[in-house]
Amino acid sequence: MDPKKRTLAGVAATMLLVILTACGGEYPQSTLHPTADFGSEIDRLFRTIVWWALGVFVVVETALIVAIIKFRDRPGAPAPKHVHGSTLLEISWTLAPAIILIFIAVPTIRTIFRTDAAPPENAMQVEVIGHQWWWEFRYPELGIVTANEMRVPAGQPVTLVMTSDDVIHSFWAPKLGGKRDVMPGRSTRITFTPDSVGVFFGQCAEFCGVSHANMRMRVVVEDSSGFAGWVTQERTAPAAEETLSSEEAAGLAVFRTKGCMACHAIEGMAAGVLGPNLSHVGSRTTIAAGILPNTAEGLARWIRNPAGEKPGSLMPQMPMTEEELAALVAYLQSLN
Ligand code: HEC
Ligand SMILES: [Cu+2]
Repeated sequence: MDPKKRTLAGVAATMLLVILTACGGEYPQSTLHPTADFGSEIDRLFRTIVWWALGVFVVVETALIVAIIKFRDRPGAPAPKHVHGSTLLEISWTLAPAIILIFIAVPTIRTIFRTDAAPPENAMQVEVIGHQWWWEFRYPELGIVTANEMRVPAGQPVTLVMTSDDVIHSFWAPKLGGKRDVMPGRSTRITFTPDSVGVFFGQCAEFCGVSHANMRMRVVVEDSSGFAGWVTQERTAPAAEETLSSEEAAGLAVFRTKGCMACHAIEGMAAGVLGPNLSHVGSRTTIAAGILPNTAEGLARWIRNPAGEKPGSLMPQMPMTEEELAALVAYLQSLN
């Protein structure tokens, strides 16, 4: 094989490999494996459009290649006949795209209306509030407030009523479907019914400041008994002060004296609103919008230097001894 051809074959093989591997994989934020009706609707529309686009591609490229080969300049050959204006061609290449666009527009508009329909009667409402740079989830019907991890039962229609506390954010949990802006002073909505149990990743999809990329979330879809268990746990009041261990009680004292209460709520004792509600912080798997694991080590790193973990974080650094920090972490871990 001559070197030129070999290079060409190499490039073609590499490109094919790259294209094919791009389609595989179980990526946590892929839109290609939807797990809710909303996502499936969009996926179906996407596939419809891909087939039309593929058809157009094949027809256009075939015509192009035929023209290149058939009408190329050959030594000694006379110049090809010049044609100007063919009514049949003009009409057909105007009509064909118009018809294809209709076949794309009808399912698109239908999907827009279907995914924006009024929520069904039995939909569970979750209020989503975007904050720089974390998510607040409120369940008004259940009296639950949590952050960064939204739990919902599989098979249950859920309607998210979304607004922002500061700048414009965008709610996007790709496998469930969506992406919709979350705006201050306005309310937007996403309605979906998850069909599979699992943990689905999401994140803010509208640039909202320095830690935009750290504004992540998880949607935990459970079966109905798992969800009911979580609801019971979230609705249980935090343990009474007398039942805390001596280290936890020392941690509570640190919590009270270091100003944490100014921004955080803990049922029955603190009512701050600037930061996530900590009444059941122990029941979350991650903290600070998915950037640190919710472990003793993760909590300590976070409290020691919030802005070091998350640039621009609106939680200030509170000076305290390592001993006070350890007690504080023990107290926070008791809140589950
Ligand atoms: C000025 C307000 C403010 C004060 C004071 C404050 N925090 Fe925060 N805190 C926040 C904000 C805002 C966040 C969310 C940060 C983020 O994820 O970007 C946060 C996040 C947290 C989180 C993670 C919660 C989660 O679910 O992600 C913990 C735990 C926490 N704070 C504990 C404390 C403790 C303990 C203190 C006292 C030493 C304290 N905070 C003081 C504002 C504050
Ligand atoms: Cu955001």
